[in-house]
This record gives sequence, C-alpha cells and structure tokens, in this order.
Amino acid sequence: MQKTVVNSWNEWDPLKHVIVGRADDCHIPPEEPALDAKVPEDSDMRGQWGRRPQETIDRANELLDKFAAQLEARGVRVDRPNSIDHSRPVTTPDFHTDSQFGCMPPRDVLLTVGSEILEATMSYRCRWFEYLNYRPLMKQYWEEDPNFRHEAAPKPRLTDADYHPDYLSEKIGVEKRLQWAEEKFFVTTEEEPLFDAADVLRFGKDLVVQHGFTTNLKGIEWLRRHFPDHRVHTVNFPGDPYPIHIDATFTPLHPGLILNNPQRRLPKDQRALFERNGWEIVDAAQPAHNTPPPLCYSSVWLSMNVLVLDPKTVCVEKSEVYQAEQMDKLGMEVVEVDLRDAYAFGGGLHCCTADVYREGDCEDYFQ
Ligand code: DAV
Repeated sequence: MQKTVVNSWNEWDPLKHVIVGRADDCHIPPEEPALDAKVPEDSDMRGQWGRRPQETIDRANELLDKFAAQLEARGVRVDRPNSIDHSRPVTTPDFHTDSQFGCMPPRDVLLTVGSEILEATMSYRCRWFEYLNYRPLMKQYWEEDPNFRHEAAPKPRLTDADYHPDYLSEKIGVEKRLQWAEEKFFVTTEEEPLFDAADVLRFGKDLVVQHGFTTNLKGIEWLRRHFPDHRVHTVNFPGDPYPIHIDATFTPLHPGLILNNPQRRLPKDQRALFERNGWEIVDAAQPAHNTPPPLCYSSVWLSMNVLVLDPKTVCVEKSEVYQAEQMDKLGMEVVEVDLRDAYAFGGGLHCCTADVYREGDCEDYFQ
C-alpha cells in the first residue's frame, strides 16, 4: 500500500507528524537591510552579531527536545532538522553576508499545503540557504511518499533594490513606523516576489497572507499563481510597527474561531470575509511578560503563538498564564510547554514547528 506522509490543509486538524527545530549553531547575523528593520530600536541586539552563547543554545535545545518528547508522548511523529554550519558566510553574485541564521524556526521556511511542502523565498540574506537544514527530511519524505510534492519558490536575488533605504536609519521611531505600516510602506520593495512561510495561514481552500516586512505583494501574487485551486487573501495589521509573520497576530483555533492581536488591528474590510462566514474574531489575552527575553527578535505577543494539536487541544507556553486561562474559557484543553528560554531563537510554539501531517482534507470554510 502507498503511504501518505505529507498532508496538512489547515492550522487545527489533528496533528500526527511535525518538524521541531533545533537551536544548534544559531547565530545573530550581521547587519543587513530587512533584518535591521525588524530588530526593535531599543533592543539589546543592535550592533552585535556572532554565534549565540553556548549556554543559551544548550538551554534552548533542552526545551525543544522536551517539547518534541511531549508531542511524541501524545502520539505525534516528530522529526528534527540537520543543522548546517551557520557560521559560514554566504556569497552569491548579488550579495554577501558574513554569517547565517540557524535551523530555527522551521515555520518561517516550510509551507505545507496538502501533499506539498514549499520552501519559501525568504527575504533576509542570512536565511537564503536555510532550506538546506531541512533537505535530508524532504529527501526522506520524497522517498517514502510517492505523492509528496517537494517545491521551492524561485530564489530571490536580494540586491539592494529589494529594500527601501528609508528603513536603514538607526532611529526611525515608532510613530513613523506605524504611519508607514498604515501606508503599507514596508522595508521590502516590489523588485521580485518575496515571502516567508510564516506569513501564511492555511484555512483549507483559503490561504490568508500577511503583507509586511517579510512578504511583499509580488510574493503573494506568486503564491496565488502557484496554488491555482486556492483563494489567496492579503491581510495587513497596521497596528504593528514591526510587521513580520502572521503567527503572533492572528491565530485560528478551529473552524469558526480566531484569536486576534488587540494591538495590531485587522482592518474592517478584511474582517468581513470571516464575519460574513460566521467566524468569531476574539481579542487575545494580554501577554504575561512586559518585555521579550534577552537577545530576542520577537515581541511579547509570542504569547499567542500557540500550536493547535486538534480542534479541542492547544499547546500554550507555560509562563503565558493569561493566554492559557483564556484558552480554558474558550473550551480548549491546554497543554503547557516550557519554551520561553528558546524564544530568542526565532519564536514560540507555532514558529518552532512545521506541519507534516494533519488528519483531514481540503475543506471550504468561506464563501
Ligand atoms: O510579534 O514579533 C513574531 C513572529 C515570529 N514568527 C512578533 C512576531
């Protein structure tokens, strides 16, 4: 009998097989345009780069290993990537960077849609080769599953023409950033298609994609042409001064229910799709922390970066007590996962995983 290894159409059907990232050899990359635009202006990461301190790598790996074991204990098959040497510089005919990023978080690189896993273009130079961390797994799935479609989006050139120089100033200020977000003026230009996989949410036949720093309109158009059987929707969150990745902003929990980041404001006309189809958009609980942990790119809203195991069960980071309490009130069973000391490696529970198999087929949730 033929074996289906890869199948996942949405963010909530029962999870059976997942990739969990590794912190091995993760680096803080040197300055480059798209990355600098995301590092908060008051961050401890400004102006420093190099391999992350070994004790933080060890601690993050300990937590990721425990998370993987927790998932396995619930019957989920867990695969882990093979870290490449991220200290190696990258030179292409178009750019040079002195180091790479890491094999975290897999959600940014791999987009699973049905029987396909698509490697995103990425928009940071230091992440150009990140797909190589996952190639041994892709090779294995390709050999195990005759229907698996392993795809890669066209590698971008990432010349200076890909980035707006206005974003390169050290101090832009939050007010100006919010104005630019409102105007949809982001660090990336429309030179060529760019997208990160973590800007995409899967709702069966519909893909909801955030236009922001890491995904441009051409990237969204590329996805629309690549998935002709899907409807692709563009969304914006003008309340986010550092808009990258949709998964700490808009989190579907099961058909009919989405958690929304109360600071980031999905515009009214973009809410219409969900509301006219009877989906409830609920404001997420406040994060439990006032600041992110040290050397972290992400905001405190990793509180809502949860991993849904099935429509009634959700993994929530252990210290995010308000988020857990809200999940409980929404009728979800909460699985606590200790991951905060790994946040600095690129994100929370949704970020540090990538779907391989969820039960269920492609369904149509919207009209
Ligand atoms: O809120 O900083 C983090 C998303 C990481 N995938 C934020 C977005």
